[in-house]
Amino acid sequence: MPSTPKRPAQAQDRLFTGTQESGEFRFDAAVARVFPDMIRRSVPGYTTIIPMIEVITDQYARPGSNCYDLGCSLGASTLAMRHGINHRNCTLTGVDNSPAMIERAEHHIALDDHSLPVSLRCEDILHTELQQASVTTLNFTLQFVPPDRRTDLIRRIAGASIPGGALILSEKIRFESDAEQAIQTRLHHEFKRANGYSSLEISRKRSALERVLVPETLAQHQDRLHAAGFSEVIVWYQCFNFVSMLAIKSP
Ligand code: GEK
Repeated sequence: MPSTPKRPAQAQDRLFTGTQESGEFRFDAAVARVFPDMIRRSVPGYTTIIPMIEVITDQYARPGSNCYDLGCSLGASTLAMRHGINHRNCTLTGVDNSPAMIERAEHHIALDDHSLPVSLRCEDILHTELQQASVTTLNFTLQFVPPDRRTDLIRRIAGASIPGGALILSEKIRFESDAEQAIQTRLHHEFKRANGYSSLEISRKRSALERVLVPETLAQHQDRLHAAGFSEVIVWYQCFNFVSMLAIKSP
């Protein structure tokens, strides 16, 4: 009897187990190889947020509009958007500036059976041309954009959004209160420990990300979104120091 083909096991993230210094975190080939395992075990709520991106996209995608996934990595959020778009005359574009991510994303998208074409672009989202956008997703990407470039990017997204258009913005955040910051950070680290990361791996990854991932407060995000032209800004999800917001341009 022919045996059922097994799906290859997901490559496990062991990048920070070694003893030598790993330097600053980069989205290179080594990270891209283990990325699904890394993000699932590191970001509380990621496995809930991805399917909800499909639900939200279904509500806001409009016929004849464009949808964008900015910082798409391997395409998990792009595929969620693809399945939420129920209009054939929409476009969907995934953008990432890591060639290793885009190369793997192409395989992931090709294995998916949905018929809506996805165009993948390897470029800096700061240079991506945006227009007639009904749904734009920044799922844990803005936190990697230099802080002094974030306002311009959010303004451009708001400017390119159609009336009633949506931005899904997921971010690691920091807290005004030192006490809350300490509690939420501890809970996040406990989440990682429960997912099999050692204290050493957690602290080495934290140092590698120090200058690369710069979290802001929820108020900073909300103020920036309102100032850019989004009239409604709601937090639809939070788990510890990770939140996802939905910003809507007035209809
Ligand atoms: C997911 N959304 O699975 N231009 C383009 N890409 C960028 C830039 C930039 N300026 N800065 C960072 N990136 C995905 C997860 S991961 C989040 C997103 C994480 C890309 C970077 O190469 C990486 O692939 C992605 O943004 C962030 O839902 O690793 O925590």
